[in-house]
Amino acid sequence: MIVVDESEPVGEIEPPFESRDVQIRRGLNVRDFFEMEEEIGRGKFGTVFKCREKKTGLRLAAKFVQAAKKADRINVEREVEIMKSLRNPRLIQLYDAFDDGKKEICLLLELIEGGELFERVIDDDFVLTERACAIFMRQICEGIQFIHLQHVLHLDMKPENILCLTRAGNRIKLIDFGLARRYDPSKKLQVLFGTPEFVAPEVVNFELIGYGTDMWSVGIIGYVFMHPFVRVQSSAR
Ligand code: PIT
Repeated sequence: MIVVDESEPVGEIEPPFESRDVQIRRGLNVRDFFEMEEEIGRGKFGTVFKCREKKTGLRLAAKFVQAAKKADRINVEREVEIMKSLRNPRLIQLYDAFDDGKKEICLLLELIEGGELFERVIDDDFVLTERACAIFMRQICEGIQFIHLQHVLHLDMKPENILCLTRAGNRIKLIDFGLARRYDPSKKLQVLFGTPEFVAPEVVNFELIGYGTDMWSVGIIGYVFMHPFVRVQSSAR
């Protein structure tokens, strides 16, 4: 049994490296600079490994994305450009980026070792009190507030994209800016992606999206947190 800490987080834990002006390094092999270790994550976005920078010993996460097509490259370039403007303790930080010019792009990211918040929601070993959920929700809102203040929409908010810093602690960071977009309220923006359970109606209906589109998903996350406290009425048979 793991009782999730429900004490208020005090102060900020700064990312393990200073702010960096990341430029994608082209035609270089990331493995010449970073020692790859075990796999720690896998998804539509690619595969994530633990790794270590050879020069400094710094431990990081390496996200590999297949970039066979031009469109894949453009997507990763957008992600890097957006991540550079998102320096905040609630958001995963970008350290470096490599494009081997063949098929693979690698983003070096802050290493976050506590696992997905999603795991804690579904795993009965974790005791998640309402107070602990409230502390998570506030941090999620702080992260999204910062993203929105930079005129960026995340567009894929869900528990899988929220990582815990430690196993039993209550600090989190938002990850995955693979679908994020710069938002200009004076311009029309429509998208057709996201995760069905968390996506807002305006996305499904291919209508204009905005800051509220992320907030819908944050609302669903709050609902999912509440599920142990909600008694569901079984439908009539
Ligand atoms: C970690 C630890 C871990 C997963 C990740 C990072 C993944 C991060 C990630 C970041 C993105 C993205 C997809 C995944 O598009 O278990 O330190 O920007």
